[in-house]
Amino acid sequence: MTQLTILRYPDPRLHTVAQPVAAVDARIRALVGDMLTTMYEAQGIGLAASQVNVHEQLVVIDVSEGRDQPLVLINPEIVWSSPETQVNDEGCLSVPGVYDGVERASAIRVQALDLGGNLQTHNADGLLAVCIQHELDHLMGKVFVEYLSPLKRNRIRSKMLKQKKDDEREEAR
Ligand code: GNR
Ligand code: NI
Repeated sequence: MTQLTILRYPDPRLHTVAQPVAAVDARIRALVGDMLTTMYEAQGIGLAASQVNVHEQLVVIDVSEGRDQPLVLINPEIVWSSPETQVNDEGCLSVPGVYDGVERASAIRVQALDLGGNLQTHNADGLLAVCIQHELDHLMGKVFVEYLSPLKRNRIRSKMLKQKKDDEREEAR
């Protein structure tokens, strides 16, 4: 199991649109293992392949308290969204230290292949619904800060670029 590098906003590669996974094979199973390792190590509740610079439609999620209920979604598709919406504070491993409110559907139904290549249907609400919508946005090249005002987004961009410079200076020492 390898720890993968998570791209940080405003890295332009985060805006790449992911392609469908062609076959759920050994390569995908190995990638899922590495993505789970990376997500748990970073203490995230989800990770999209886009965030580790793999532009295929693959996400891992675990919203359980015990961090022992991984969910793998391959070629996911939201087939129903509730008309009711809810604003929740969101964060992102690609935008560390930033949390802000995003309005999304309160409940969704998603279809996706599992690791066995079988089509599954999941009904989700609460944090799981938020997380699935956040991850599917990543696959479409969208980061949650794009829902915020241009002013907030520009402040976040500056903060991230400064953090990157500081990190690089730290590494050089
Ligand atoms: O770890 C994460 N927490 C989180 C909290 C609220 C809404 C969405 C998320 S997803 C995020 C991990 C991540 O960046 N996934 O892409
Ligand atoms: Ni994210």
